[in-house]
Amino acid sequence: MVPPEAAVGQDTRADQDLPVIAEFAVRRRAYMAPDGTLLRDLPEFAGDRESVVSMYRGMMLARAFDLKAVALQRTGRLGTYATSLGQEAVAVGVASAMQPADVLLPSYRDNAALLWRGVTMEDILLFWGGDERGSNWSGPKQDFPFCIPVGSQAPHAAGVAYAFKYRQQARVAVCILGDGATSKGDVAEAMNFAGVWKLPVVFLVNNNQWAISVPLERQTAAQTLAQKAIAAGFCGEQVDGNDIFAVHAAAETAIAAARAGKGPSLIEAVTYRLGDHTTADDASRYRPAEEVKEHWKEDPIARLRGYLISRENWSKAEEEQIAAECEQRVDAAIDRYLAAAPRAAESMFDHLYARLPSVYAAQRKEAEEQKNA
Ligand SMILES: Cc1ncc(C[n+]2csc(CCOP(=O)(O)OP(=O)(O)O)c2C)c(N)n1
Ligand SMILES: [Mg+2]
Repeated sequence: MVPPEAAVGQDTRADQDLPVIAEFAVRRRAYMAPDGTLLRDLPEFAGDRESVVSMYRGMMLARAFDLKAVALQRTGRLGTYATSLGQEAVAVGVASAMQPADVLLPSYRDNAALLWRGVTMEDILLFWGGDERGSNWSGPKQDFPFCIPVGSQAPHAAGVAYAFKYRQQARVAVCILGDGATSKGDVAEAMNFAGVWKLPVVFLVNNNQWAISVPLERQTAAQTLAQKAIAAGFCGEQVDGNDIFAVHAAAETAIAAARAGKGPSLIEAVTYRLGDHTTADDASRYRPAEEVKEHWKEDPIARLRGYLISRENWSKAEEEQIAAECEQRVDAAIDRYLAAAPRAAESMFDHLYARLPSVYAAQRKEAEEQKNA
């Protein structure tokens, strides 16, 4: 069924003489055009060449990791995997604005944010290889594991932020979710709760314009996803999600405000999912190749490279060195992942229940006995 023409919030009723009691605006942040030329003055952090290059490296590493992870899945050595191809600026932009003691609540697509936070590639591979030992990562222990159910990390984030407020800690919960997740009741409830309690939480909506095969225009009739924050009583901003300066600046501002007790924010980062939804999907069945090709022109990595070349005296040698370094790091991590001893069969019953129900306890015992037989 084709939905009715979206009215995008227009008030077409007759009583135009009634007084307006509330008015809202949603701002959009962008610093770079797709070729990396500047649209406006950059925020202060961009003056530090080293940190800009490290963001570039973070995006390159994420892309190299994604490509190899897909190859591992295709050759039967990894389970289902979701890449962030074309969306690297979102995860790296927000993770780089967090402090170590903050808490990240990621979705299944946010490998790049975990890498930035210090989770190792072999931990991430173990997880996607179906081995729970990967979730016991060496990175920040307080960060949450990948959230596979869509949107359920949002109420968790509100709960984490409530705990920070209750304990009077200057820490912030950062929740990354998709455009599709914003249609979930859990997300609306989490935002409502965060607004009422003025919680230190940032909701970063990675609007890649698709929720598997559902395009944004079938997802919502709202003009922006940022405006969903307004109904919950806090600020929502839209940013160019392929512009890492815009994502980082918006995240830095929102995180600082949350830390200072000014409450939650929502950032809608508009990007595009250049790849399939996951390795279990074939996006060519529901979206035209020309659309994908058009969006490659907005590639966030090429954009930052364009900026570095024109403004930071970026050399081909530097570029090649970073690419080679990322490739080597990924290859070394894959070697370690493939060399890891297989997990014990009975461990499949672990980590889900605090106390294992008796039916599973019996099966666990059986698996253990078979191993020892
Ligand atoms: C509660 C729940 N419902 C359905 C699914 C199946 N599912 C997995 S991903 C997805 C789409 C999510 O889209 P979006 O929130 O835009 O995130 P994206 O995958 O685009 O990053 C759906 C429906 C799920 N994992 N969890
Ligand atoms: Mg999406």
